[in-house]
Amino acid sequence: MTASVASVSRSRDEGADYSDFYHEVITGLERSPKRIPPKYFYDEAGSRLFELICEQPEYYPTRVETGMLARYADEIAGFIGDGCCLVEPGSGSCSKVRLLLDAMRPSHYIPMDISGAHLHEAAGRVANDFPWLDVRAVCADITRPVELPGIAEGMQRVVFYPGSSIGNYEPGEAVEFLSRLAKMAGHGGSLLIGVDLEKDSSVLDSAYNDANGVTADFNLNLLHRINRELDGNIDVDRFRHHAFYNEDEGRIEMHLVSECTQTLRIDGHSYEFAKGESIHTENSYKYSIAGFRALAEQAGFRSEAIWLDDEALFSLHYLSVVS
Ligand code: AVI
Repeated sequence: MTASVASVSRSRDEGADYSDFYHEVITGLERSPKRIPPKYFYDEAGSRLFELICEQPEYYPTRVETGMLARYADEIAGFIGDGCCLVEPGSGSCSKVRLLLDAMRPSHYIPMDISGAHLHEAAGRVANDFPWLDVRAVCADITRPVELPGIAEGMQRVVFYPGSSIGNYEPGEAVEFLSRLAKMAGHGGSLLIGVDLEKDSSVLDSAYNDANGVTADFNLNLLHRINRELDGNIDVDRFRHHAFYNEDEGRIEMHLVSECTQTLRIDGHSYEFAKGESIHTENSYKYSIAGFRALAEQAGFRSEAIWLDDEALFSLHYLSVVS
């Protein structure tokens, strides 16, 4: 039996989410160059494909970060002390937090995710496996301001944001998002965040071009999603996945490249593509330690500790809120 989890819903309804997707696809394809924001990768099929990406041998971030959390859990806990309120925006399957709970011994855990069904299932499993922990699931879109449940008021709050999803924000937006996390952590609070590091471009290129083609399927699923949800007529076979490290910008770029001259129709709108023209679907910024620290400082954090793996592929930053 699964333990019960107190839950709060702060998400907008499905209809609002549909109209955001519709609006951003329609306006994004009118832009030059064409682009669609990466948050629309994550429908049910896309979320499953992302979990598969994390298992690919070339995609090192998940494997390396998981190893670091297991290895450094006690050291991390030493900075925090028992009885905090651990908040995880974008908690997904809640798998990484499990590596910290026994060492950290928070009294409360607040996972937050936009997908209600997935959230409640994952939170229920955590509550079951850690019966001493008070779990309060919050269903919310974390790309917008979110209020925490009242129980978190007055507690020492630690925000946990693993996975280097911060790299999917443009640097200016990343500062804005980190400022929101600082507000969420509040006075005396802190942030434990996973950040992917700059490295040899060959390692990055293969991480985003895995041999099994899972990242390609993940990228192309966005076109299938448009067909499924927005009445599109896209022949997905006429596009190909393209991912490369843009050295000047310090980021992986993902694109969907048109293999021929073609016209896409989506709900009565038409979009012309030249052969080789692309839809820019994702940026994944890679940071130096100093570069990320500077970003966090702009958002109102002070760096307390940094952990690296043996090959310096990935970093974990522990930051406190500057009051
Ligand atoms: C979720 N995010 C941190 C992933 C990344 O590496 O930027 C998304 C991803 N895109 C392709 N592979 C993984």
